[in-house]
This record gives sequence, structure tokens and C-alpha cells, in this order.
Amino acid sequence: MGQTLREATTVVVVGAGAAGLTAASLLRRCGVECIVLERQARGYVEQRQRAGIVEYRAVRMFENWGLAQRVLGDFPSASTLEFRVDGESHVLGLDDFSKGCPARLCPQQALVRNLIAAFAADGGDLRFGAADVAIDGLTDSRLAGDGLAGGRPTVTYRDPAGTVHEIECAFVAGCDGDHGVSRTSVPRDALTAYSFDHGIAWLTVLADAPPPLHPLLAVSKSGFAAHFARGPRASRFYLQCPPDDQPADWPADRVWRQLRIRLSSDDLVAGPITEQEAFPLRSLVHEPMSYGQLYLLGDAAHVIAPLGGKGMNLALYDAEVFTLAVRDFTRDGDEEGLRSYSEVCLRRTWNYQEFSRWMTEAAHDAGDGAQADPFRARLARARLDRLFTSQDSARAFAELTAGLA
Ligand code: FAS
Repeated sequence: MGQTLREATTVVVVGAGAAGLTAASLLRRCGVECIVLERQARGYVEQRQRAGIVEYRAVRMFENWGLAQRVLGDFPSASTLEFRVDGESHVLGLDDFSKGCPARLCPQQALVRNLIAAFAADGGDLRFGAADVAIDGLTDSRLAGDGLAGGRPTVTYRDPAGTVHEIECAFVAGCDGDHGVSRTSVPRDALTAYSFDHGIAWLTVLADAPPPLHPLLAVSKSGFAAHFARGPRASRFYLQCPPDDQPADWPADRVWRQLRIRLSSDDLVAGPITEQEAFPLRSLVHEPMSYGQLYLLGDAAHVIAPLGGKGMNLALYDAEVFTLAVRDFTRDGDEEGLRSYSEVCLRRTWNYQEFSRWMTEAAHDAGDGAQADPFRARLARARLDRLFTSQDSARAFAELTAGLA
């Protein structure tokens, strides 16, 4: 039995996705020691395609921490959004609120790649191929009353060479997504899960096809579709599909035919499809978002339907709230941020969940939802009509899109 290597640090970050890498990069900027443990290899993490819009609030956050140029580079801004309803175009200006710093069309894998490079360049401790991560010694915060839970948990893992490491720390940032170990380290009765099945599925298609002028959401009687940029020569498409559909049910010719119909774009340029998946739209929130010395960030705490583009942006938000809380505690002994972490992050989480549900309902019910429920379809059309005709509604929408509400 090989020996166990024992180490100590202030924060162990489990997971090198958007949440983990942002938290680690910001902690380093505060001079807080941290070690990041990632199960996958670097190459895999750097090519995993997911979200594509960094909201204005997050762009400003990276600016404030002096990281914007390094992690967002020159990815283009996203200051307009187009709704196309039965072929009729409605372009919304989103930059009324962005004071010259609009959202960015930055593919998540590019953000992750840049965060890894910046963290490594700053001398950060990031360990890929960390297997069998386990968290022990968490104190039951329900017993800790008002004060913070005392004690120092340990995180163990096995490195690619098979050596076991045991890291003692003050805090654990659980940033390992919806299927990680962090949340499962919390006793079941200490967490409440709130879930919602939207009853809708999407086919998601990645293709080497020209990106759209601006993000495009299309409402049609044939069902919802969307077109987003994923870099200068690639596009992400979403197509509403029956919940039990499989990618194999969608050969390329059917994909392009349906996209041309739903986007009302006969001249849509097709390209090689590089990735195709079907997934049900679901939303999930776990409360509270902390347990003892463990703080859950991003998808480890909440999953949100992609319409509204808030999944990655919520992860970035949690990362900053966590960092400021740890900084205030390690620097000034101020516990307030750590104690209110869950409440602060849940307030934004539920706000974004509501926004995402609002958009999902409007974009789907107004389309093929009409057959199933004509009354709801007319409600959804009225909601979109208000968005297109009322300045205040457009302002409120742009504020939410920007992450300012
Ligand atoms: P992540 O899942 O990104 O990262 C978690 C990390 O933890 C991973 O690197 C994983 O390998 C690692 N990990 C897991 N278990 C571990 C363990 N036991 N030990 C060590 N490491 C471990 N959102 C949008 O807004 N728009 C979109 O278009 C969009 N598209 C999406 C498409 C897909 C297929 C998916 C799954 C999600 C999509 N999302 C989208 C949501 C997405 O952006 C998430 O919200 C975001 O990745 C959350 O970031 P993290 O919380 O960092 O989790």
C-alpha cells in the first residue's frame, strides 16, 4: 500500500469548470492559497463545448479583477438579440445598460482554456487526472448555531501515478457539476432539492457553419429553434424535439430542413455537424448551497434550462461571492460573507430560474405549443408582443439578460 502524501492549504477547489477555475483565479488574486482538483485530463476539459455568452455582469467582474483581456480576449460583443416569430424579425438592443461593456460571445471552452492558462501563468496549483476525490471531516453546520463550523476537513484523491494525497484545508469549494462528489458528501437530510421538468427536449447541434449576425431565437408552428455563434466559423443550433427523441432520429438532412423552416431562412448555410445531442430541459436547485466548510458553486448546486444563457453565468457569480467571502474571513476574520453565501447566491439563482422559465415558456408555448394549448399559446404571444412593443418590458428584459437584475 503506497504512502499517503499529506498537504495543507486554505481552499481545495473540486472541479476545473467555469465555477472552479474562476473561483481559483480570483482567490489567487486575493492571495488566498488554493489547490484545484480536476478528474479529467486537461485536453478533455479544454474542448468540452457548452455555453457561449458571458453576460455583462460577468464581463465587468473579470474587468474588475484585471482578468478580462486574458480570459475573454477579443471575442465579439453581443449587444443585440433577434426573435423571429413565424419569420417576422424583432431585433432587441441589449446594450442600453452595458455602458460600453456589452456581453461577450465567448464559447465556454475558450473561457475555460483561457482561465487555465491564466491560473497556470500566475503559478496556480491545478491538478488534472485527480481520481477518487473524497471529502471528509465536514462539520454539520446545523449544529454550529450562528457561528461558522469549526474544524478542518480533508480532501483525498489519487494522482495519475497512483499516489494518494490527503489535503487538509479550511474550506472546500464544490465546483464539480451536477454529477460530482461534493454534493453527495452532504447528508441527504441537510439538503432540499427543488426540481422542474419543462416537458420539452432540445436537440443540440454543433456545426462548422457560419455563425449568425447575432443570437437568434425562432418561434414557429413547427417548434422552437435557435442559432448561436460558437467562434468565428462554428455555430450552435437548438431544435425543440419530442422528449424521447434520440440524436439518431435526426439525420443531417432532417436537421437542416427543420432549421430552414423554423428559422424562416431558406438560404441558411449548412456545414459538417461535429456534435449532436438530445436532452430534456430541466431545472434543479439545492438548498442550502453550503454545509459546514463545504460551499457548492455552479451546477453542483443548481442546473438551469439553457434558454436565457444563465448556466455558466450563475457559476461565475457564485465564484465571486465565494471568493469575496473567503477573502473577508481570511483577511479580516469577517464571517458575514461565508454565513450569507447560500442566501445571496440562492436569491440570484431563483431570479435566473424565473427568467429562464419565462423565456422557455414564451418561446415554446407561442410556437408548436398552440396545438396542445391554444390559450397558453396566446398568452405566450402576448408576452412576446409586450417585449417587442413596450420600452419598459424591453428594458427589464435587457437588464436581466445583462445580469443587472
Ligand atoms: P462544469 O460541469 O462545467 O464543471 C465541473 C467540473 O468538475 C468538470 O470539469 C468535471 O470534469 C469536474 N468533476 C466532476 N466530478 C469530479 C470529481 N469527482 N472529481 C474532480 N473533478 C470532477 N449553459 C448556458 O448558459 N448556455 C448553453 O448553451 C449551455 N449549453 C450546455 C450544454 C451542455 C451539454 C451542458 C451539460 C450544459 C450547458 N450549459 C449551458 C450549462 C453549463 O454552462 C453549466 O451551467 C456550466 O458548465 C456550469 O459550470 P460548473 O459549475 O463549473 O460545472
